Amino acid sequence: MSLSARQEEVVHRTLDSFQIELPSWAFANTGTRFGKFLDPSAAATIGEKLADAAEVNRVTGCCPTMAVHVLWDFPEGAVSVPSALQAAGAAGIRVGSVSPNVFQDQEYKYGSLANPEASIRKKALDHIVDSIEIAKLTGSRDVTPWFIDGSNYPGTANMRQHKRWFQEGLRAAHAALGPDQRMLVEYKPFEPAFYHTDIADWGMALRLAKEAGPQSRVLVDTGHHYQTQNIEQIVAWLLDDGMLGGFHLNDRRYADDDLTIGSIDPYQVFRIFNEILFFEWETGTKADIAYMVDQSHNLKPKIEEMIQTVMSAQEIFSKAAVVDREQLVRHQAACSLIDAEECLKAAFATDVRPAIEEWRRGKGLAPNPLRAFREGGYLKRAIGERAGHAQPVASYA
Ligand code: PSV
Ligand code: MN
Repeated sequence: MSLSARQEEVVHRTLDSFQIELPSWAFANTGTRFGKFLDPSAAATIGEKLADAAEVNRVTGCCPTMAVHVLWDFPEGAVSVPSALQAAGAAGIRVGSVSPNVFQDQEYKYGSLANPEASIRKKALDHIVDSIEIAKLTGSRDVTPWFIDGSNYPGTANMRQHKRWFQEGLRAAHAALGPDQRMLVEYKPFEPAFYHTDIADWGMALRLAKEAGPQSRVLVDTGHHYQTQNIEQIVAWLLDDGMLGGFHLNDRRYADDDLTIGSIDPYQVFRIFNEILFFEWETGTKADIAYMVDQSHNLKPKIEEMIQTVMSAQEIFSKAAVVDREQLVRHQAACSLIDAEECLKAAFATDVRPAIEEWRRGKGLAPNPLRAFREGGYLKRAIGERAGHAQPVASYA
């Protein structure tokens, strides 16, 4: 199906306000628990990650910020910030959301904010507060903690006690936020904890976020659900409650696979975006959502995969934008099931790519970012400059 002039205009308007944040760790050598295959172009320093993110932004024009992980990107804490800001300025990109890391240090073997040892709970809280301070220095609004706390075997942890420690810890972290900052609480059902995880689902995250304070929201990582879970319904509920803070976008086939968005189930991504744009249409307001990518590129070339990710996200978002809303609500009200479903499917089947190419041309961008990247010579230069760099193998990113 091709686009009408009105639909084309809708796509252009929608893309104007659709910005995607790239994760620093997706440019580094990452792998699985079985090991890493090293990529000669992989970024090893925050400067290289910023340069890669800037290159993705150069060809896509919609990724002005890069998410950072404190331990991987600011190993000296706040001391690392000025040089990172300088590198960001030179690359023409901004530091985006800041993730504390309370899961990698040896102390966190038995948890962070819900560790039975008070001194470790304090260390975790101190690190989150330090991360909030780093975010103030980088001008970042969102702080995005994710927790491994839980247990691997029945009977080994007091789940109610853990819940209370989280209520306490997140409230204390919230108190450190600046007036314009937000804390986004991410959930995940399992891994690395395999029996129970303290913040296992959106209901727990929502409750903890609400109790932490008014600047807290929920972060939906699309890979953090059980198979067949209806993610778009979770999104619809969070939107209705004003509690959807952002996404970690990725796709999955089995568990938290961190694959390219839309590579396995593009219709699910479409249904999620559809709920957001339906909400915006119905309420006449723009949902305040941070669209962040959280993927692990262990086989595909990293920068190309990121460009492919951004192109896929734009394409699916644009498909959701061309849903005929008036028609859809009419069919819903009349319980015309087949017509309502067909209305949704018609938008999904629409080829929005020509309109997106037109939008790119209008912004002075090349119509095909992947081709522009390949022709630009960046990869060759990066490999040349990075050859012989010590590529960290042991850490995640
Ligand atoms: C955990 O699986 C997670 O989704 C969290 O967001 C972490 O910050 C990120 O992955 C690390 O890649
Ligand atoms: Mn995530």
